[in-house]
Amino acid sequence: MQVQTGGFNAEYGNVRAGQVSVVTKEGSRGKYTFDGIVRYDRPRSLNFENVFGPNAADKVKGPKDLYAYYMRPFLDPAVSDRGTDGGAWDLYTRRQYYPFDGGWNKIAADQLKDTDPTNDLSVAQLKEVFNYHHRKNVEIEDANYEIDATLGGPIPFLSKPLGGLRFSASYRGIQEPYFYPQARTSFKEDVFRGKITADLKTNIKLNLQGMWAKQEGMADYAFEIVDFPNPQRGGIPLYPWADVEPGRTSLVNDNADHVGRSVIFGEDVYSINDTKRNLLGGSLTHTLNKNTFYEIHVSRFHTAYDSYPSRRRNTSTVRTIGPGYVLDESPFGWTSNGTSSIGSGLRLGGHWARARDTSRVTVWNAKIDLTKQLNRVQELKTGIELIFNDLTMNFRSDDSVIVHLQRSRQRWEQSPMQAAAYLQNKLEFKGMIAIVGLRLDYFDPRGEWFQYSAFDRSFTAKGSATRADVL
Ligand SMILES: [Ca+2]
Repeated sequence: MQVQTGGFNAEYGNVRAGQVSVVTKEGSRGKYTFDGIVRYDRPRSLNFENVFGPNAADKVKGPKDLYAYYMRPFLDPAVSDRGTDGGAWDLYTRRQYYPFDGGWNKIAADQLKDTDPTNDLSVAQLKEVFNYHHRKNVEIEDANYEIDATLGGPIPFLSKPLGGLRFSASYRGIQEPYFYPQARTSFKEDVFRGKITADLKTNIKLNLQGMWAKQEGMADYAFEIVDFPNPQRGGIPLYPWADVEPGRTSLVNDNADHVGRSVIFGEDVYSINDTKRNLLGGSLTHTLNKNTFYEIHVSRFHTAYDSYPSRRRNTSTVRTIGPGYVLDESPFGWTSNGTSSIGSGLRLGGHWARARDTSRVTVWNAKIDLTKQLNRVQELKTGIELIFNDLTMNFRSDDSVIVHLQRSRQRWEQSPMQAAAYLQNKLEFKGMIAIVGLRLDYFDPRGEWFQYSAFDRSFTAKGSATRADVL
């Protein structure tokens, strides 16, 4: 592996900040090799396990513990009925917990004020509703593991007649449980790679390679359009106090309010997010003489992005409490209906899981490079490269609840291409190396630019019929 961060040779294009060249392993002709690494960590809590409760002996065991921030104001008899402002707690204790002013007594009194008799619940019944909506199993049951294995060697029977035909196959699998289990309880990744190598003649070497990869998890954002298309990673965030690294912190931060509470006690605030990738490619190296060789490389890389809400909520009645207070499977299942659990305010639906994505991206790449050692001090290298992109984009933010906010949607198909040619000379004198080169890059978006005037009527509400023609 080689990493370059600046001063690129003319042979490198399509680069902004750095170039990472990775040469993948090739099977051996004569022997079989295997190497593997397995890292396994048993299922274990990622949160709060060692935070102490009000008495040194009371360890708070996760967000469902009686002494947890989210639970104590609603369940501790000292404050739950008369409220956290009812006099039992001093200001400093109150500041440590979710506020519950007035307590269940106030909620029960308020329920009698409206004209609906079915919601007239006693304090005990209100607590029953609270416990029902906070019934999620928040324990982490998935192990955290990583498997990486590679097998390589000659292909039996075919190796001798087919130019020492050999292979290298590898698998890498990752499972990282989420901080709070969601509709998907872990981020998962599977990557398979295969490579076949043959020496067609003593001076011609052929490599065929393939890759298939799948990532599964929850989308990175609950409330916005997909602008980071891969699933969020699991495990403990590197920086829990800020969204420093995309995908590492969303499930942890900002969960202290009634909306964030539904990330802990629900499963469907985020969209499901799957990303599948596959690569097929081949390269041929032909050595013409001891000073000259060329390489041809062709590959196709395809990526499919899918984001969508996990499943719709089943709204049939599961349980009736008191005079006719009906409960369905909430808070589980996705719904854009904005309702809350009485008392705690736990969101049971609404602008959840807005990300939608069915984008498909295919990139074809073909290039040829020729290297010639002119003499002891000069090495000439030249090549051309063609890249074709096929972009079928369809991603949006979907929310039927807050209709007054503009819902953004990207749906377009484009097939831009680029081409490049370069020529460079590497000069070596007494340990000093200079590379002098020229590179030509060509970009063709192969699309049409917007045609509009500064005050185009198409941008008005009336002009909506012609807007599609303009854009
Ligand atoms: Ca009522």
